Amino acid sequence: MYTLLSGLYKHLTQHDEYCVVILGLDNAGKTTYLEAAKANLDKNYKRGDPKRVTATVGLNVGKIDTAGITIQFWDLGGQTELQSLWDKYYEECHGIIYVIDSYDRERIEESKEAFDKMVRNELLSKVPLLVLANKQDLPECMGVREVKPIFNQSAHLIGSRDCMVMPVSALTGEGISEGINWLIDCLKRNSDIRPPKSSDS
Ligand code: G3D
Repeated sequence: MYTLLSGLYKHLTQHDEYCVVILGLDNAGKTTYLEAAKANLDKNYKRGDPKRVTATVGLNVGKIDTAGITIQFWDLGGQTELQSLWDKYYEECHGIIYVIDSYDRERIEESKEAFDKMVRNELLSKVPLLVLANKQDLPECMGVREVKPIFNQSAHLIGSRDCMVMPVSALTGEGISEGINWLIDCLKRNSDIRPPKSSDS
């Protein structure tokens, strides 16, 4: 009886947990995005002033319970010297969110180079990839129509993994839920290849 009840309790309280790494150059908007994702998807989360978010220097973590699963986000620093740490997280992650500053035309090539280095890594070969053209609220920014062809040049590196480029504004929240919902479908579909962990709710 005890075993039956404890099995039922576990079934009710345990969630599948997926780890998602948020990458991109410094100033792309990773930390602002994580805050916006928490505010959009976690009903109990109270978002502070998005303009007062401090840039990712080391690692920010965040957990969201949504769509019957738990997502553990790791938001990693994007400065050149910190990019060498990105691959330490590849083996354990289930999905990648790559954030682009669509307003910064001067650094788009640098962002593409960091992206290429990331997708070339064998440890990520089957991992779903959500590419976010961030800062769409700024009038002079590059739209998805401009950003997509740049990153599509890496189609041979991306291969057959799930990959989507989406417009987003971490500041206003536009496009946040759509992106996360797309990623959740991919994570679940990919769970034979990268099985989730269990977490207590
Ligand atoms: P990072 O974590 O990738 O380093 P941050 O980047 O989240 O710290 O954001 C860097 C700057 O970009 C911040 O401005 C932040 O407010 C701004 N930002 C992030 N997302 C958006 C967006 O969608 N639209 C606009 N307009 N700005 C955004 P500051 O002024 O604090 O440097």
